[in-house]
Amino acid sequence: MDIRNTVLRQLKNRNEGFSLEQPFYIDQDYFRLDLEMIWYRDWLFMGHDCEIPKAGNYFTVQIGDYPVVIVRGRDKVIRAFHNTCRHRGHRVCTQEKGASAKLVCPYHQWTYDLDGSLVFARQMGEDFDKSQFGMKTVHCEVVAGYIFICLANEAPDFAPVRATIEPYMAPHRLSETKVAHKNTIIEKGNWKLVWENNRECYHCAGNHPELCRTYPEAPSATGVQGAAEDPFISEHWQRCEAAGLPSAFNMHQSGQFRVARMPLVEDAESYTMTGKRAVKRPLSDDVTISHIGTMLLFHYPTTWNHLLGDHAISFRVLPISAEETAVTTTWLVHKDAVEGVDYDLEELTHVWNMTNDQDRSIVEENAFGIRSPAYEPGPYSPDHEGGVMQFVEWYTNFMIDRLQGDAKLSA
Ligand code: 3BY
Ligand code: FES
Ligand code: FE
Repeated sequence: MDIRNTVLRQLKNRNEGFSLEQPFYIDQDYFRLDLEMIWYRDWLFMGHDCEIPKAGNYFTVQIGDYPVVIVRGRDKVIRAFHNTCRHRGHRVCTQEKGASAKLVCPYHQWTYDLDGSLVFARQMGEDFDKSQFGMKTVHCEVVAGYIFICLANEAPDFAPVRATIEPYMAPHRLSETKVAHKNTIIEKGNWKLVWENNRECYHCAGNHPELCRTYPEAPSATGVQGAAEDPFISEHWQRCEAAGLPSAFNMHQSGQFRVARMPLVEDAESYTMTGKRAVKRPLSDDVTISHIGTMLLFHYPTTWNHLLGDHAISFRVLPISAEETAVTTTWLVHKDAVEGVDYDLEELTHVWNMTNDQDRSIVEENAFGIRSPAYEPGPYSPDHEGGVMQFVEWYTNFMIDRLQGDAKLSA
């Protein structure tokens, strides 16, 4: 039976408030369907504009079967291209990142300009028309320093994402930051398990001693409900908004992305063991008050983020296989902050390196147990796991919409 019909039926009949059936977390065909319906079709966060500050700076990324290169042009515009040479398909850029005046394919040196046009191809005969063999473009948008791409031929409208997140992010001036540290860990679990784990703090007290020193365990901070009713949070919003920092919980109707500024515990200002700032140089001169907590940005399926007064941390989720996910964490500080003077790298990265490793272990043990033939979907906590339910609901609705849309088109 066609896998699409099976998945559609299972999603429609799913037990709401329960985790998904086993194949959604382990099966290759279900994974391919996730790639086709979500990862190859929607907007994906890739990295920061400050990672490629100069013309010719680029970085590469792999999304399922698609190698992509993201490059800054001489006109300063950031563009994305399919990283497959128009000659015989070799990857044009083979490094993770680099700087180059032109993009030169290592195989036979076909040479592309930074805008993707083919400018040089040796001995291709008189009739060869270079203009027909530029690198294929990938949709690319930059908002408040965040680079998003979309692999679909026709990308969904990016305007709602921009309209929702830009006002919240702009005061942090992330285009004027630099990467203090960046690392990628591979978690042996399906990408949805990475997200489900992220969307609750039910596990925090038992697993994240370092993070719990500063990050509130309350579901109103992590979940999708109760923030406005929590006086500690609403007072925080009022104080921050009075200082020009949009803060109130704001989720798009699709449930795919949202922003909210959450207070940290007591007088904590940063994710350090003491709660004190890790970076002396504030992240942004537009932020004029202290104790702004953390501005949380979520965009399914690729990113969650914490924007603090002294630094910002982005997380990028990329699926590797049905049971492997890459999580890239990037710590951003003001571009003039000096390591060893304004911040100590170990202090800056300690809490989230520990937290990431704890979460990796959780996800892997979760995946282990789900692989058991004895696994069956279990109930989420209504008090603590509203955020997980919201993620699963988004996933379910998104898949159903796309699967039904495709079925209509082919009918
Ligand atoms: O990254 C986060 O914000 C989530 C929230 C709670 C657990 N996890 C660490
Ligand atoms: Fe790129 Fe030949 S495959 S130049
Ligand atoms: Fe965690």
